[in-house]
Amino acid sequence: MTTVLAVPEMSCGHCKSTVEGALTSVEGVDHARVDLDAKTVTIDHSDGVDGASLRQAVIDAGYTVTEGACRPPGVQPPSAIRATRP
Ligand SMILES: [Cu+2]
Repeated sequence: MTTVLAVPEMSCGHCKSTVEGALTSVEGVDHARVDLDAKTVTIDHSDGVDGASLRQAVIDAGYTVTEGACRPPGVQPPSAIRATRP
């Protein structure tokens, strides 16, 4: 299944590799792909992975998760996320 988390603090390649690395180290996660423009990370993982543990991995890496939901790939993040950006 796929989970998309909004992580608005990501701003550069370092953030991208940090967040992707944190998520792929969670057991059951196959891939994590950061989209720096959308400020989201899309995680492909097995059904047994809890969304809360994905959020926690991002938080442990030093970032804030503002929104998270399981949804199909290609769906745009909620507009509320963009509204929180400066
Ligand atoms: Cu950065």
